[in-house]
Amino acid sequence: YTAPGSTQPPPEGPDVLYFFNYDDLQPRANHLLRDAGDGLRLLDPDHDIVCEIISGDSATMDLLSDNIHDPEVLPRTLELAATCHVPENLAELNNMSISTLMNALHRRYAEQRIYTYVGDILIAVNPYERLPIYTHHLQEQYKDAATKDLPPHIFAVADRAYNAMVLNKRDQTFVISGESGAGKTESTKLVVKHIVELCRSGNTTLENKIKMVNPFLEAFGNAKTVMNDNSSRFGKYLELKFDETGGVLGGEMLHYLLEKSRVVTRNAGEHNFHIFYNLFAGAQLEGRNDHFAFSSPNSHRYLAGGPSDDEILHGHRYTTEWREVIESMHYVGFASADMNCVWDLLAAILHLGDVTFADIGNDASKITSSDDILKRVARLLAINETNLRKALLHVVQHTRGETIIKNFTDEKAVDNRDSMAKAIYTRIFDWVFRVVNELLDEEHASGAHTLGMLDIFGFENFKVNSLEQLCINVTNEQLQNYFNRHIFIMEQDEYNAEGIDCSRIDFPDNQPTLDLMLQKGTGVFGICDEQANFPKATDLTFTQKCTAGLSNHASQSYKAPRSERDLKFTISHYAGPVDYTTEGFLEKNRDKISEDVKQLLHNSSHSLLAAMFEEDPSRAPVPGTMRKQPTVLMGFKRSLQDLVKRLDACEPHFIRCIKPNATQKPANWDAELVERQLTYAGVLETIKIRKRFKLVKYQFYEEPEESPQTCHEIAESAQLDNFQLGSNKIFMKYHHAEVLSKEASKQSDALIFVQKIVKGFIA
Ligand code: AOV
Ligand code: MG
Repeated sequence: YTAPGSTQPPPEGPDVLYFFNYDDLQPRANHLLRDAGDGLRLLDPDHDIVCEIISGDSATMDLLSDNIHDPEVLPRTLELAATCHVPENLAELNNMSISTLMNALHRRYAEQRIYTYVGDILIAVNPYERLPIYTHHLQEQYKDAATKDLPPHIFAVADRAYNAMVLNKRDQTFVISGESGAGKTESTKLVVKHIVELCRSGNTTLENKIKMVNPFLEAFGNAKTVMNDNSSRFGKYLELKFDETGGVLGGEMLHYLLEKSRVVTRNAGEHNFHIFYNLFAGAQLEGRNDHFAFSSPNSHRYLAGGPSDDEILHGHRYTTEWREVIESMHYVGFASADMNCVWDLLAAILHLGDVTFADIGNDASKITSSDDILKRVARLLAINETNLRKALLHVVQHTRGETIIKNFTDEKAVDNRDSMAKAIYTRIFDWVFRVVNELLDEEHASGAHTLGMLDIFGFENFKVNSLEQLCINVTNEQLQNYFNRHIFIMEQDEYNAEGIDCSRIDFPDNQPTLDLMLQKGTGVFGICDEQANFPKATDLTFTQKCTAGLSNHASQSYKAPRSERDLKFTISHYAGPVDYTTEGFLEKNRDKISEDVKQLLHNSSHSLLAAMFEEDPSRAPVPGTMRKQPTVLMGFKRSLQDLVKRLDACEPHFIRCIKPNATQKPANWDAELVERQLTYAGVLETIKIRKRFKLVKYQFYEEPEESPQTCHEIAESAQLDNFQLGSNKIFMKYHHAEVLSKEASKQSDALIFVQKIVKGFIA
């Protein structure tokens, strides 16, 4: 940077961190400071450098601020700005405060350095633009990154995990978190990309297949929401199996809770799953509109309110995606016949949505849409039209030897139609995963070790939040809990086990909130399950039961609705409070589709569809044992427990994605938004718990070897009595940690951290 009007080129200088002792600095501080708006700048003419104060204790900072207004100082320093480089591992900064952390991340972001370490956690700020930092050349450089001095990168984290797996022979997992749109899915793909690069073992087909599953999984499972144009509407856990030497043997992919309601309805401004638009573009491209009986996308109820017809049919995007979907499915090994069947099913779903009903009294209804629509649905699903009509209007019940035909009111008929559409879509999605798993693990090889990659749906807070958001947010809550357990509880337990009474770091513990949701029988989920199994229960009785049972919950995270007739409650999640609208909770949790519809689809002459609706014996209630119908939440809770179990068996590598703005645009820093994310994620506390006591004995610029000898010197210097040095650990008395803490803060309080920014300045 140069002063306005200056003809001098900007000065250059090495990125060096200077540490000044307060006593040295104070006499000169009077002349040299100015307020640069976002921090203090220091000019030191004697040394011909310009520095930035990064951090000091508050008394020092106050003193420095006072001097800013000295009229003698200002003329010399005015108009001088500077660039600044902060360390790449923020855990190295002492005296860390939220503003220091924010400052550091903002500056790095402004220079497109989106990756930063905090200890061994990687912070990734979403750049919202393609950066040239993922090239093959860079991937080569980041091999064995630990032995090189390279800037923080997601490739380095992937490399560390891969090497740890091969060398330490332990299962590893990447836990990638962040709110919706923060960059989890993109980060997961980059991790996969680099892992595949690292394990190039000769089985290139398998390696490429692993990379190729993404285009079509995203087409089926992602959609535009108000928070993210490509939002994952399901969670996935990819587990890759490796042999002893690190060659990949196969992969398994689990998926969690697809947001199937999106097929039939969405909040304003949101789209259906990408694949529907892709299919339209594809049909247009391949001249198959007649086959699917397609006219215009927006004429279908299930697609209305999404992208315009012109965008879908003539835009570049959906056609390109269609080609990618076809190509990637072929590559991974899907059969053309199966794929064609799936396209028929998707088209049928769209036509099904256009079937309409009217009340005809006596709690019955009739179909008002044209017969053509019904014919199309029947043809595309390869089912009998008459039976379809029946299954849309009533259900046949067999009770106590009697057969009763139960008609649907028009409202019920609509629900039944939508349930059928959602069920077909969900079973397509499940089938896609089943096939992927077969194709990625053809040999059923038993691997020596695994690498897991978790990419879930991020924390969400929309205008209207329903059961889907509750499950999404509880998943995130569970993941934050896992993070807390690893970073805080386990580390503190280790201190305790070693007899060290480390003053406990306060971190925002969300276990009580998790209990509020999940505690057996009496949590929100338990109440919802109990009510879902009680025929007379309604969304209102469910809400009232929650309020009665949970208003005084220890977590204090449950807030009752204003009126007891409101279908609402508020949960204070770790990432902020969310208002849930409980309307429809019970129906969604029951998730029943009529037996007639199931049977109808099972009788399809599309063998694929018939197989999708094969009764899964594991889902059916066992006669005479459990009377309860399995619910969505029961299944969800089970898969959450399974996930935690898997994660617990691994060594985790944490990647925290940060969303820099809500506009999804590059170079746009919303400080408030970022600060909120850093705070609730406990990033600052992470730094505190990784505190080192180096300062007690050494100067800042010294990097003593991490050895027993160094520990000994530090302990001696703090005049600890009766400590014992083991081979890996130092055993101290309970009060020793406190002595060390005090000693270390005495040293660091006397310091101002100053960072050199430019060499030479304009006097
Ligand atoms: P998410 O997975 O965390 O949200 P994504 O990974 O889908 O978020 O990221 C959202 C968008 O941000 C992407 O579509 C990209 O445009 C952009 N983006 C993210 N990371 C990068 C990167 N490293 N480089 C360039 N662009 C990036 V959600 O699935 O909604 O919770 O449910
Ligand atoms: Mg995602």
